[in-house]
Amino acid sequence: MNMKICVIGLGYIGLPTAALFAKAGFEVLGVDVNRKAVDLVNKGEVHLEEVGLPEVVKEVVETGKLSASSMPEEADVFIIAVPTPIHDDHTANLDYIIEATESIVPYLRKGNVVIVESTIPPRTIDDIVAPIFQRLGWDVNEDLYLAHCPERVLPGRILIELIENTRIVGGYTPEAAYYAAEVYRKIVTGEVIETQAITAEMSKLMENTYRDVNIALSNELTKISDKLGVNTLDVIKLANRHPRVNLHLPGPGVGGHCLAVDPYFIVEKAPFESPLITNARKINNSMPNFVVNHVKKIVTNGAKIAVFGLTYKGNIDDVRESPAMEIVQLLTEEGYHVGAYDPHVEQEQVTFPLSTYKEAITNAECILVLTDHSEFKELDEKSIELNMKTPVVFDTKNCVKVNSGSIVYYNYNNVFEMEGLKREVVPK
Ligand code: SAJ
Repeated sequence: MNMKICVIGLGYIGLPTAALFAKAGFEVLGVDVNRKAVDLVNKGEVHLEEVGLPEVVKEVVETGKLSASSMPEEADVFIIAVPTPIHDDHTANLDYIIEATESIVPYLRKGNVVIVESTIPPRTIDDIVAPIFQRLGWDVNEDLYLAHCPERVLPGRILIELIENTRIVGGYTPEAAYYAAEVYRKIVTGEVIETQAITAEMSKLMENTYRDVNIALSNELTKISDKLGVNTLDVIKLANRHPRVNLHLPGPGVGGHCLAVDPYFIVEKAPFESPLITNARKINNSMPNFVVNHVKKIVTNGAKIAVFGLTYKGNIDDVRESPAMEIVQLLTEEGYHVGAYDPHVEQEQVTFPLSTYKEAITNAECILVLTDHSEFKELDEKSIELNMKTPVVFDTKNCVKVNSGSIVYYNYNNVFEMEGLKREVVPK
């Protein structure tokens, strides 16, 4: 219980990880280059939205188990949880990983466990991280236990999934896998599986790639169904009644810093061997255009569109890689006036003005729903009928329940109706 843990990076993964180890009784130092994040944590506050996190951070800072700093300190375990963004050419930007690795070297002691949690391209531990330690005088086979333990938690459920999910711990050596796994076994109730670093890197990337390719299949089905007059969502629901089929849901595109990024890490390392993954990315990236082309079928340019939802998915505050950003830009370029409304987003997160609900719908000719926030499930229909110029809803997430017969409702079940193609409804 006297193990000290130093977590580098106090973001969506690092801060909850630090807080949970602290809650389990370990002494934890969180390190971040962002002064604001450090100051807030030291006050027992948080700089990001995640269910349950403010309460845990407050508690562990008060008990003195968690503190934050801009500099690492000597510890038994170092956990690196910094971002791995992509360059414009879709190759991984490993600058933060390299900086974080170099930053801990002066504080290392023989026998330390060093774990990289950040998502990294295959071979990064072997080809990039281990050589940094070697170059700086550390024998990674003898003196340190170096491992990759990818985070696999879903935003909105991070505190639960950090504890309950199975963890994959890939060691640079078998001993490193063992000692790193022992660290997680202190707080994880799920299984902790030991493997090689390269296998852990690849399995993490394949989890998100599987999801991205699956969503691409449903997005492609949406386009096919639009052409053929088929109800996409009904097809998915019915196909999924087969015990071995699990089609994901189509939408306005795939966002976030994981699904929209990770597949490129594989493509970068094996471009000729990965045409399916490459095409899936292209299909998902084409959805903002698909959405805007359909808006053009129902509303002429110059009109006002109320865009509902800017985050990359529902009930979170994260706009990274969100398809809504591109859709707002495309609509504006097409000459539409956009009233953008998102109850989870602050003005400084976006480059265009945000509207309130009322401002967004007033005089709008279409509500375009891009995110399935709970707030959008039931819309105030009276106010839609009163304030909109024409009460039309285009719901790309199939999340709105429309009751009033005077509101025209489109989702991916009936986008083909935008071209006047009607189908007889067969009674169930
Ligand atoms: N989406 C669809 N259709 C679906 C499901 C999702 O269009 O059926 C879209 C969402 O709207 C969103 C994007 O995909 O734009 C990604 O959302 P997500 O909920 O699939 O995943 P993330 O990015 O929030 O988190 C994923 C998770 N990975 C998997 O479920 C395999 C999470 O467990 C990972 O830890 C996380 O990536 C990560 O950090 O890698």
